[in-house]
Formats: sequence, structure tokens, C-alpha cells
Amino acid sequence: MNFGFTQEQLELKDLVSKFVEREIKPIALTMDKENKMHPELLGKLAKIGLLDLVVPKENGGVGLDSVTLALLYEELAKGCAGVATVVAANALASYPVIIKGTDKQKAYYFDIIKQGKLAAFALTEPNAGSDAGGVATSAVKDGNKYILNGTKAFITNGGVAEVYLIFANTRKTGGIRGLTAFIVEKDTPGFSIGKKEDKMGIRASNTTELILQNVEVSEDQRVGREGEGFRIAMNTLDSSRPFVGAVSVGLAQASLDMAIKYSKERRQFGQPIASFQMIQGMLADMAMKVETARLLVYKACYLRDQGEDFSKEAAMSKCYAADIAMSVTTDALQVMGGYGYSKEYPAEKYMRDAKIMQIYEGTNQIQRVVIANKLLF
Ligand code: COS
Repeated sequence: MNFGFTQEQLELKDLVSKFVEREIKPIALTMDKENKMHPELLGKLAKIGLLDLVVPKENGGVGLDSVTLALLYEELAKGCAGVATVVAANALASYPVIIKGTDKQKAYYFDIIKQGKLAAFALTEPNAGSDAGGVATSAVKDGNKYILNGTKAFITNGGVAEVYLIFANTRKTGGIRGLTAFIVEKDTPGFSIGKKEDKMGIRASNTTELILQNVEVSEDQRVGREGEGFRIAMNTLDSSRPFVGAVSVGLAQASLDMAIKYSKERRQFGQPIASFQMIQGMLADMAMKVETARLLVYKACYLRDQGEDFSKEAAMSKCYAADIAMSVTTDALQVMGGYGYSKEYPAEKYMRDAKIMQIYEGTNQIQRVVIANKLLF
């Protein structure tokens, strides 16, 4: 067993950490207020190579392993979980093509991403969230084309992505056996962006509805076979969930660091509050939570990199890390008292950002269902 990182991993971590300090931290609170990512930051993320981290080497990308990815997502989240979400959602939307795309689809799709443009993964609908098999967007075959109709909801990178990975149902009767994945370009006639969400947290990331009205796609844009979409979506979510864990760990670590610094500076009763055992106990509990979550994230990533079954660990790492991000960011704010509650400091942003970790890419209740299914059946 080896808990160390390679020189290359440490160098990459250092590169991202410096980028975060220089380019993200100074504007994180402004982007949160403005409810958008600054457009020039996207160019900088692309330039440093953060948008094509999962693009396979044979397609000109970095093809990074999951452990290293987790390391980098954690660093990004220390600066802004909204920005980390934009980057991770790009990877989420790449997995279906990595898993089942043809060579032609891979060349086309990853060429777009390598140009510094974003992709979006569109599974959720107004009436199909946890119940992914309940997707009502229809894909009706017409010769060698499909006609897509429906509405997608809560789509990360909606409106800012160039290309969308859309799940629709090819069976009139619906259900998981008809779920099918399609690549849809943003300028396709009939495809439009619906309302933009005004979210509690991760406000630098765009979240919108997508509207499909008689959108024509060719057979060549179908990823995998008809009815293979549910399996593709589940495989994709398995791959991506540890990264929600990694972002959660980054958020939790950033708030812990902030609480430690504050507790040494803040004086009450004539001494730094760090000298009080109640504060020390809180910091120690927070540190244990961050460390255990981080280990779980690395374990899930390690198993994936080894080609072993990692579904259960992926769900565990996402669920546990999201829960501890919520509790650690809440406690960090508590340590900071009134200053934590003020929008002048990032404590309340960390707490707002943490909440979504328990909701997106499968609620933590769904993660527990996945874990229990693996334990029992
Ligand atoms: N990898 C590959 N295949 C999987 C799988 C996985 N992780 N999980 C399930 N499957 C397959 C099963 O093997 C089964 O295939 P067969 O019928 O051919 O045997 C099929 O999918 C159905 O599996 P299951 O009966 O377990 O599915 P359920 O309908 O009970 O749904 C949950 C399972 C609830 C776990 C699933 O719907 C889910 O993950 N929902 C959450 C979706 C989500 O995360 N949404 C967030 C929005 S996307 S950002």
C-alpha cells in the first residue's frame, strides 16, 4: 500500500493550486454575487488544460487517471466549487462518449472540448430526477434520423456549452429499456435554452432548462445502441461521483483552513479562541471528517483506475464527502460567529456551495440505495 503521490501528481497539484490562488480566489465572491462565471476565466481554464483532463490521449487529451483528477478537483474547489462544477460537468458529459462513442464520435466531440468549449450532460427532467428511468423526452425514429421532443431540467453548463449529451426515450412506453443517448449541438434547429436557475450556491456555474422541439439528429449522433442509455448513464455517474466527493473535500478543507486561521487571530476573554478546548474539539472533528472523506474518495478512484468494480465505493465517497462538506462548512461558520455569517467572508458561500453536493449527481438518499443494493443483492 502506498499513500504517497508521484512527482508528476504533486507538480500538477501545485500548478492548479497556484492557478486557483491567482485566477479564482480573487473573483470567487464576485462571481457568486453576479451569478455567473467570468467568461475570460473559461479561456484561462482551457489554456492551463483543465477542460480536457478526461479526454483520452488517443484523442489528443490528457487522459488523466481518476486519482490525479480527484487531487486536482479538490484544489479547484478550494477556490470556488462553482468553477470546479463547471470543469467536472465537462468531464461528466465526456464519459458517455468515452464509454460508448465510436471513433468518429470521439474525434468530433473531443475536438470541440479541446478548442476550450464546454459540454453538458442532460439526463434530468422536471419529472425525472432520482428516477432516471422516468425520462419523458422522446426520440422517434424517422428513416436514418431521430426526432427529439422534451424538456431537460437543472442542466449544469446549460446555455454555455457548445455540445450536449442528451438522454431521450426511443420507446413509446418509456422506461429504462428505451433510454438512449444522443449528441446534440447547441445550434441545432428546435434546440433552445430555457430558464436559468437562480441557485443558492455554486453560482459561478450555469444551470438551465433545455428545450427540444422537433430536434432532428442523425443516427450517427446516437451514442451506443437504442436502449443502452440507462447503463451508459449509470456507468457515467459511477465514474463521476467520486469527483463530487473530491469537490466536497476541497470545500471542506478550505473552510477548515479558514476556521483554523480565524481561531488563531480572533481574541476573546484576552486570548485567541484557538486556546479554548470547545473550539479545539470542533477543529479536530472537522479535520477527522475531511481526512476520512478524502481517503474514501481516493479509494473509489483507485479502484476505478485498477479496472475493479467501484460502484459501491463511488456512491460511498460521494455521499460521505458531501455530508461532511455540509457539516464541516457549517461548523467553520460557527467558529467564525457573526463574521462567518457575513457575506464579506467566504464562510457562508462555502456552506451554500456544500448543500448541492448532497443533491446533484444522485441525492445522498439515492447513494444510500446504491450502497444498500450492493450490500444486499
Ligand atoms: N452500472 C451499470 N449498469 C447498471 C448500474 C451501474 N452502476 N446500475 C444499474 N445498472 C443496470 C442494472 O444492471 C440493470 O440492468 P438489467 O435490467 O439489464 O439487469 C438496470 O441498470 C436497472 O438497474 P436497477 O433495477 O438497479 O435500476 P433502478 O431503476 O432500480 O434504479 C437507481 C437504480 C435508483 C440507483 C438509479 O435510477 C439512479 O442512480 N438514479 C439516480 C439518478 C441520478 O443520479 N440522477 C442525477 C442526475 S444526473 S447529474
